Amino acid sequence: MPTPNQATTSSPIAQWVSQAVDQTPVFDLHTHLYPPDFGPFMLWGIDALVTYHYLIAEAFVADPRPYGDFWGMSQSAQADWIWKTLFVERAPLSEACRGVLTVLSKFGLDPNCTDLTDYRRFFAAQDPHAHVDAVFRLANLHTVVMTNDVLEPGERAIWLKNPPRDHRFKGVLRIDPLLCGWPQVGQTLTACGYGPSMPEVRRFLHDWIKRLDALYVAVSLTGDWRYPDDSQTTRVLQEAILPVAREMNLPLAVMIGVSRQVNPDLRLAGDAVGKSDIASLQRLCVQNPHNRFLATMLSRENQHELAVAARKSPNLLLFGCWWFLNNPSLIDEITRMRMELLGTSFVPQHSDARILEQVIYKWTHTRSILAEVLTDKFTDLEKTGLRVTEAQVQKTVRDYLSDNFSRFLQRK
Ligand code: FIX
Ligand code: ZN
Repeated sequence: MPTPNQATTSSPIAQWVSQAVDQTPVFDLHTHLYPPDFGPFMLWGIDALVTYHYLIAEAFVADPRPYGDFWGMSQSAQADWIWKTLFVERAPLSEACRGVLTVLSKFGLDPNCTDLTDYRRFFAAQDPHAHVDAVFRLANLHTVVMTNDVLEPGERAIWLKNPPRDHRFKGVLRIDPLLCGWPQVGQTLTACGYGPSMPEVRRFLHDWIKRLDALYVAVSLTGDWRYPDDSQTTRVLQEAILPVAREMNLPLAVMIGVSRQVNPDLRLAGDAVGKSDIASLQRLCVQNPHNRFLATMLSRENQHELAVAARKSPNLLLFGCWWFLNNPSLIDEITRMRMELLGTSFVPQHSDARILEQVIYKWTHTRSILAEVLTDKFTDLEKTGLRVTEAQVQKTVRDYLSDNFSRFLQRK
């Protein structure tokens, strides 16, 4: 039995943590994935992986060219250029590059090819439904949460056809335009059969939360978001979003800190990061105690204040190392800080995957960092003389990777 401050060298903690982290299936609470029945909305395969918007931005930095030349190319020609530029002519050191190589290796493919021919042949031979099964198995996921923008006509049209539902893909009502897109969104609402009034916004929310069987309502907000103020955003929140979320017992997920389209020529890759106002999030949670909030912020500089804010609001669940934070050095730093401030009461990660196979690398990479951090933290506990048990480690990992989120959804 170790005495206080005397760690044993034969501690099984590292093995317990590593096994639990690898073997615990994930509830991935924010992705942009779709199942095969959503047709072209399901993005998968090597050309989609290599033309991920993260890699588009990195390729333009490495080898600047006229934007129009790139956007005029076919997706396979774009992928060929990115592969040559980032993976052949240079060391693919970035996290997004390494991720593609992890995916290829996990499928048993040689990541050293100088072109995409063999990879294209492999993915072309996959049946989409069986491929989803294989990807969920390799990433060890049980459920992913989609991002459903039904104010977008293409997605709305699919939902109105009542597509078969794959139980592993849960719906979310994404409402950015409702909060940040007035007055234009009024016309969109009319096109959807709803008037541009608050009662009609509430009716839209009720109808589509039910149709999607949405787990939560989600919005991405820029760093200059303030609450409350005299803006239309605050009005829609207070008169529509928050009351309906309470009535339907759904959390509102706020993802704060994007700086939209700083380089429009990069299109989806053109967004950047801005600091956010923690006090506004704090007021949103404190002034709406009967609502529940999921929150993540994009700026590294906000993370400590955000973790402290989460200590003050039991109706707030912190999640993820979002987007530009989803890199090993920052996942390590942020997860350690959150464990030290919040214990087990947060969700360390979401994948934000846009292309199906990305969940393999995003979760493989995150799991190895989470295992390191958690091993350190449980070892620190053991040094106090606490008897750490394998069951305690397993429960903690289940909480982090799945149960914290599912319990938060079920709270009344
Ligand atoms: O707002 C969001 O859901 C962001 O995650 C996306 O807009 C972003 O492009 C992304 O995919 C980041 O990983
Ligand atoms: Zn996202």
